Amino acid sequence: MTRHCIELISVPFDHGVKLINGRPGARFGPKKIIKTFQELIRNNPIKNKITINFQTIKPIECDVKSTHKLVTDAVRETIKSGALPIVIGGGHDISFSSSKAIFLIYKRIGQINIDAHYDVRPVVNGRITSGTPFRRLLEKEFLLGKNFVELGVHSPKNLKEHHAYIIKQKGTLLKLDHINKIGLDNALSKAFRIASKDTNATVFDIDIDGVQKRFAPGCSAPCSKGFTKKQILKSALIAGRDNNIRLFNLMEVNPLYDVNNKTVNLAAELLVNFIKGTTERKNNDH
Ligand SMILES: [Mn+2]
Repeated sequence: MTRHCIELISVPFDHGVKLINGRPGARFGPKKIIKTFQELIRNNPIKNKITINFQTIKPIECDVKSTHKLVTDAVRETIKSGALPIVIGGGHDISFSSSKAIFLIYKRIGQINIDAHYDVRPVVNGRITSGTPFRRLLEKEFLLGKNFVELGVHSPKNLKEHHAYIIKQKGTLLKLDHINKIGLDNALSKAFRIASKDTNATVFDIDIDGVQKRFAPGCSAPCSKGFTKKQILKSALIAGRDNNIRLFNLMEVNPLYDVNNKTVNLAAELLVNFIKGTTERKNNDH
């Protein structure tokens, strides 16, 4: 059996955030997260169980499409090499490109997104913003609505038409109030079941703005509501354990607005938890 291998792919690119008039700065996220992650795992026993490789994409300035292509290629190569990719953004638009790679390899994919927002805005005048990734995946039929689950949506900024769009696509929305009512474990197992039904691989996304502002102030669009720190850490661990998850996208950490590094620290802990989960997979071929 080949050794369990994780590839951490940094994408320091936030042009898609600028295009939606968000607060730029997520391009500084990956470097800080990786630095903290390396400190965290220095003495962690998971280091003995796995190989962790690092690579950084060199974005094409102000060119979302070309940068996305680099990400798609990197994720495809990673999977071909037998490693499990984790993509660290950057703006959430990047998730389109990494999930696309999963589609190209596995053909039928599911997608789970933890986020305050729907991120199904249409591309207008060719502007691929950080609000568009899941609309693009659905429109290109890389992802079918029936295998798409959004968790934790609550922001009043979400438009009714985006809600209606997801319902029309037969996507599943598990809103924050509902998750807290049925419990996180139940909500996650429901999400994993829907995303993995008749699919060969599932992508797990965390937009850090799905976490309450007091735990994650450093993001492009913070909200006072959201997941707690405990909930999001547990989600990453459970996602790591799921055999069908073939990609983890960790997006929108913006160090420029961080307070005492807490968002960066949380992001690094999310990586550790997800990776720890992968070491507990029963059939560990990823
Ligand atoms: Mn998002």
